[in-house]
Amino acid sequence: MTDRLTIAIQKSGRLSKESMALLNACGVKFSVNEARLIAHSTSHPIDLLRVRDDDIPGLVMDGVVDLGLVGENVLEEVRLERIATDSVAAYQPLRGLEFGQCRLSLAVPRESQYQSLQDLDGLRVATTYPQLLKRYLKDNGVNARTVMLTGSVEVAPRAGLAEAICDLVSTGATLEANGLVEKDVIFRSQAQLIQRADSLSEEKQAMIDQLLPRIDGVQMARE
Ligand code: PRT
Ligand code: ZN
Repeated sequence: MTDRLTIAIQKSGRLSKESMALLNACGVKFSVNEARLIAHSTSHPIDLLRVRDDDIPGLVMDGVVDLGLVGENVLEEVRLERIATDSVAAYQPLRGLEFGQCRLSLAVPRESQYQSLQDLDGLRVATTYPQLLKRYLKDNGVNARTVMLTGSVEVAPRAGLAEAICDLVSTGATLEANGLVEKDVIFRSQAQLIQRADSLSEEKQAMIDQLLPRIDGVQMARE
């Protein structure tokens, strides 16, 4: 049996198209069946595992897949969560991928009296990234409560669930549309290629070592 390299990518979402395009540009060809979790490469002994982005860091950290393409925001959130629960949290960062750029920011309603971070003391902040938010609040000595929401974070203040939010921003249009103003950037993110921490077979590692300069070449050509 050939030792196939497994790569986890986001099934459908903001990173999917560019993740596939990058692999294609590196000469790794796939034909994807939308209904299937796994896509076999037609050019290399490589399998793509198409999953929710939230599952990618854990799959790599647990050594279930060899490589993963994921947003640094999700990667760092999962890493902190795993450290907090004494789970394996190690991985090897390989390359920043220069797509999926965004920032995780604190935002408050336009009419808020907010002037500095300290004003959040005693207030509630809604977020999908409680670990990143808690670390930032702790580092800055602010005592705010985090309210965990997996979606619709931007409506939390209007719904009376929180006084502020901590959410991903790219253009800022969503904040604007919801009457929110961005105040502090707490984390900057892009997609990253990561590898499991333990060592791989020679064949698999050779494939990765061949892939990396191709990625560098693709990125250079885009600049
Ligand atoms: O289903 P699955 O769990 O895989 O997908 P998902 O819905 O959790 O993630 P998805 O596809 O929305 O985002 C995947 C990754 O893309 C994120 O984890 C980030 O690393 C990255 N990314 C880049 C973004 C954005 N830009 C972004 N703008 N993720 C989310 N957004 C949101 C933002 O929060 C806002 O609600 O998009 C909305 C529009 O943003 P504005 O500022 O342009 O209005
Ligand atoms: Zn997700």
